[in-house]
Amino acid sequence: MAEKRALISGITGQDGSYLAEFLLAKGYEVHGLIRRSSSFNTERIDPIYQDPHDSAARLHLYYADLTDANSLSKIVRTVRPTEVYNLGAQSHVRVSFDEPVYTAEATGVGALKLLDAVHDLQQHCDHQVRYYQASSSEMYGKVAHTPQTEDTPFHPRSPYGAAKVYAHWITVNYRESYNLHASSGILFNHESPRRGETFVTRKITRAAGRIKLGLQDKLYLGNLDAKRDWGFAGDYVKMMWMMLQQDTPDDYVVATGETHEVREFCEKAFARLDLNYKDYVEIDPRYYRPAEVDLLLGDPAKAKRQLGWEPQVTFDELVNMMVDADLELARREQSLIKAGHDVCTTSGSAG
Ligand code: NAP
Ligand code: G4F
Repeated sequence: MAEKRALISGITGQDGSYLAEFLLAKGYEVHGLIRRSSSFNTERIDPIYQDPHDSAARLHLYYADLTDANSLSKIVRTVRPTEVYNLGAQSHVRVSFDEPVYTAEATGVGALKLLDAVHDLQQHCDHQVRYYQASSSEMYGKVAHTPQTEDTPFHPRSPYGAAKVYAHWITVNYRESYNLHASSGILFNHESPRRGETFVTRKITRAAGRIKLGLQDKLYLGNLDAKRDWGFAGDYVKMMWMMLQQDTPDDYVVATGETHEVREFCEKAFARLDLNYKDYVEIDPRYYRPAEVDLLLGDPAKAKRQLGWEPQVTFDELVNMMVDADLELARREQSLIKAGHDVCTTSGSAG
């Protein structure tokens, strides 16, 4: 068996796909959990699954769900991973207000189910596993102080944030109770051209590209005043791996140390295409949240000091990368429309 064997929950998501690529490039055997869906949900990992080179042979996929403890323990026992990355979650904050119980079960208790499967393997089979938990800056919620560090108290403002606080603390508890090598990355918002289309950055860049080509007239958004510390997902998955290479497990803030308003993201994204966002963006109060997180700004000093981690992509580079990719996507969409094909439009009601 390969020495480096990773199991990733959430492999079909933004981060899971970047992490899988990163680990395959490092020679890992990568095992991922996927969910049965009535429509395709593997498009982010299809390029590596279908890659004709040897990496595809090192990528293995299994149907499972974080709410189904049996499926998790069966796969953990079969795969016997050396590293487990728990990235799976109902990860949309607005949706968590509509589905609070499911969010608690998948995002919160799901972490416990996976940790327990790992603990069982370690205890009964004498097999050492390192575990990564995808914690979130959303846990800081109504922030106690700025910038936020590993010592800032949590005050979640959504069912999602509360579920992540549970997952975070149960990870600490398994580390302290069972000497499990378990670490949490408290990641601030991170984006990419693979970001889900109902998160605000991607919703903006997707709309900007379509508007530029005349495929869409308006973009409806909620709170433009919110401030976020936005980084590039590719930089952040590297940090997940770096944490598990340490002798001692620990928790780290992963952030850029800069914050920007949603409004500024709009301004820069539209300006990249020589458009003024004010001509296209309208406010739809349905996108407001029952409770908002007004400001997030992380201090990544510990990650820099202890692991030597530095984000590589700046805010402006991130905006441009996403806009350019979405302009290209809109061009492909336009060609399909011209050829008479049906094309799904974006921005579903949940966004
Ligand atoms: P994402 O794109 O929404 O991906 C979420 C993944 O979780 C998908 O693969 C999804 O599968 C899977 N999933 C959802 N419910 C599940 C369930 N019940 N059982 C098993 N898998 C399930 O999220 P992301 O942006 O990559 O984020 C990765 C992780 O980091 C998440 O835990 C998120 O909460 C956390 N996080 C993200 C950020 C950020 O800014 N991106 C910041 C802090 C923390 P389908 O593809 O089938 O839906
Ligand atoms: O892009 P968002 O939906 O991300 P949010 O809520 O910050 O959550 C993301 O980051 C967390 C880390 O802090 C992750 F844990 C979580 O999984 C997720 O990846 O919204 C960002 C801001 C919010 O203040 C929201 O109110 O943008 C504001 N916003 C304004 N109009 C909008 C919209 N958000 C969305 N999704 N859609 C809008 O139309």
